[in-house]
Amino acid sequence: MVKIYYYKEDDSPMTAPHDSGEPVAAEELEKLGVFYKYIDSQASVDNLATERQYKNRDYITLDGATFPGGEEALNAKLDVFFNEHIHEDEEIRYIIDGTGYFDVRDNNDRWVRTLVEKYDLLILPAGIYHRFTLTDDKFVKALRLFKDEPKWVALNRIDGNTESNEFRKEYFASLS
Ligand code: KMT
Ligand code: NI
Repeated sequence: MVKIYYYKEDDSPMTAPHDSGEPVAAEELEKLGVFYKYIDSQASVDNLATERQYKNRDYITLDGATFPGGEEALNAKLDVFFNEHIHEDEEIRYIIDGTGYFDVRDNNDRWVRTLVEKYDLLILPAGIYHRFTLTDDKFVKALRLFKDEPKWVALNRIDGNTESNEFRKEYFASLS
């Protein structure tokens, strides 16, 4: 079951829960433009993809035991996913197996952490600051849906040019 809460900064690894003990309601995520749904059949996912005109998809498996290049390569990949960033596209992820954490910034720039598990679908709007990591189980298999051609460009906040991005501005304007 999905679990949503404010992230607590501490010295534990990114894959640790970082649970502040302060829950966040699903409606609060909605206000940030994040869509969450529990979907327990592949057919329903296919329907949603058709309805929303998601034309492309692929599968990603992040698993220390099978990742090409091994655990070290997986950790390098996780560091990339955990670097705070935005996209010019929605990020749509459906968890087929395993677990992971999606962190999104709220209106006050606090991290909201969502623990996703099997059958959880999460859609992050274009322009929202976010990051991803595995849990301590270090395993996830997910379906990635795309409206058009897969776009992989992540614009990292640390680079300092994200605030002037058109998609960021549009997202920011959509919050009220
Ligand atoms: C992303 O863009 O952050 C990812 O694809 C993370 C892995 S999907 C579970
Ligand atoms: Ni992303």
